[in-house]
Amino acid sequence: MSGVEVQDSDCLLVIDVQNDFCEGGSLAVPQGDEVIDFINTQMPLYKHIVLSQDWHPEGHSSFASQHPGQDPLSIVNFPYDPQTLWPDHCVQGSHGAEFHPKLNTDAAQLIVRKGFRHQIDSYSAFFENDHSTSTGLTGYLHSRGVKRVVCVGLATDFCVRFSAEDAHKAGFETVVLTDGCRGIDIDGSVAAALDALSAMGVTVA
Ligand code: VGL
Ligand code: ZN
Repeated sequence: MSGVEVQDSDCLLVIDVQNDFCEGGSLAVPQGDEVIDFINTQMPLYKHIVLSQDWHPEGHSSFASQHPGQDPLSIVNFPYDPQTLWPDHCVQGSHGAEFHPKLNTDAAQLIVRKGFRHQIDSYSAFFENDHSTSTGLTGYLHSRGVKRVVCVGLATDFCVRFSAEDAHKAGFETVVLTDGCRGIDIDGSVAAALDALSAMGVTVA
């Protein structure tokens, strides 16, 4: 069912399974909680497990609340790229920023935090949205001998998509396990994300 035969040089990258992206959270991904059991059962198969955690300061520039007159999901121009605005979410130290209590975090060796610079959002666990500020994850995975990155988590069309793209660009074989992902889905953005990933050579399983 998982679609990949797991090897010692694989890393399971678990993206943003945090309270704010799950039921009752401020940026709840529809059916987001459904990924948790799947991810927990995948974990024992992997020697390398990394979790990412969206980790914004209060008043982060990606929050619609900081842009008078703008609603969540509207798009504004940032110095780097057009940026979608979001409800306040994953504020450092808040309950919403914590991992979902059912996620087995004990199995992970590394937690990568991202989006902690006020002016830059970060969907990818590798590079922030300016495409040049690194989280250090590429170097970590290379130095641990990881060859393939298997992505699961939330949300398919944002943080999973950008993380998988960056993993592929960094030279890792890259897989997205759709059983372990759910998306926000703005105007077909989940299908668009999976198509774009397949087209660039990421395995969507
Ligand atoms: C995410 C929007 C804003 C995600 C994070 O985890 O997909 N989406 N911040
Ligand atoms: Zn965020």
